Amino acid sequence: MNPVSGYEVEAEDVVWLRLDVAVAAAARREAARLARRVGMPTDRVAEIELAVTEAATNLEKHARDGALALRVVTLRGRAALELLSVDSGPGMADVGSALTDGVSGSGTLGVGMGAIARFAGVFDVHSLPGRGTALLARFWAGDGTDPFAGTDEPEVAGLTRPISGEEVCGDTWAARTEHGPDGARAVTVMMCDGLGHGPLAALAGERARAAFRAGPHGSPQDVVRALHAELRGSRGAAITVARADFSRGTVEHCGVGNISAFVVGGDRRSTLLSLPGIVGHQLPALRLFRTPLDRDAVLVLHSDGLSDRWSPADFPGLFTRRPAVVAAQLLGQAGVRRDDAGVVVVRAARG
Ligand SMILES: [Mn+2]
Repeated sequence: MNPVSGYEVEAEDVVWLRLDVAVAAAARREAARLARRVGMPTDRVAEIELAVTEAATNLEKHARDGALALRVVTLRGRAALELLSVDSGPGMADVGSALTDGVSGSGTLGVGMGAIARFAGVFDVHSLPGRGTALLARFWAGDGTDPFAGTDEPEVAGLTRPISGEEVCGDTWAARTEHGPDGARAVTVMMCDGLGHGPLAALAGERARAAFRAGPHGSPQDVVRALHAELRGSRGAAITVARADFSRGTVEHCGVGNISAFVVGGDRRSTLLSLPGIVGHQLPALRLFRTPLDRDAVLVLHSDGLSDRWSPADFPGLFTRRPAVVAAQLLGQAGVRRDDAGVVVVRAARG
């Protein structure tokens, strides 16, 4: 069993705000509430309100359709308020100049993006001209700096969105980094789709998260077996657990039910197979699969709330961005509204 010396991270409550007349006011209010909840001082809350209002106003003015997601993330005991903005166009032809205030601002989503970037400890954006933009701004509590900058920690981020009309989501994810005996850093990640939707599906997801947190730090098969025991009597779930080891260059995974999983490298995508069954109800004979994983590759796991028919070539430049931006852009472009949706993305440290 590997001792855990890294960090754990899992799905948080996400406040989704759809684009409507009051989105800026609502976003500002929610951002302030969440920032105060993690103990940010008044002047920091004011900066965050300004940045979030700017992002929301951008959507109101320029986007065809879009949404903002606000949440608190906790990594290594430090909290941050995270803002994700997703829209379906028109996108920006030139992200670089949009970041410079006042240069290409007029009539594009780039207005004020420089201001958001200045206040955020972590900022990243990816835009597909004509199709849409995904933006990440993470505001750390404390001195505002990114505790992961310059570390060799793999980076993990996920995003969930409930089916239209529901408050809670049956799709969920969790991850933890591990430090093996040889010093290799690996990250074990779980994507879980609680069957159906609504409170019972969300309950199955919660139990899966708790079991993942408490469960064995062994191979993905052991983890799936433990999740199966914990989910007995629940709705049941489709679950894939994958262990990505960038120093060894492999990902090992075990999946049961309909979770899509891919290793994306350049314009290529390898599919990680899943076995038929329902975790909590009917477990097949589990198998462990091994797939090569380059340092530059990205691991993507998502539920059937996203169409699996996307291709890396349709997303030029996306898979070099931060995992949260990859997750948001995939959800925005491939997500369906008739089901809960969830996606989690892992990449190696970028130094
Ligand atoms: Mn589903």
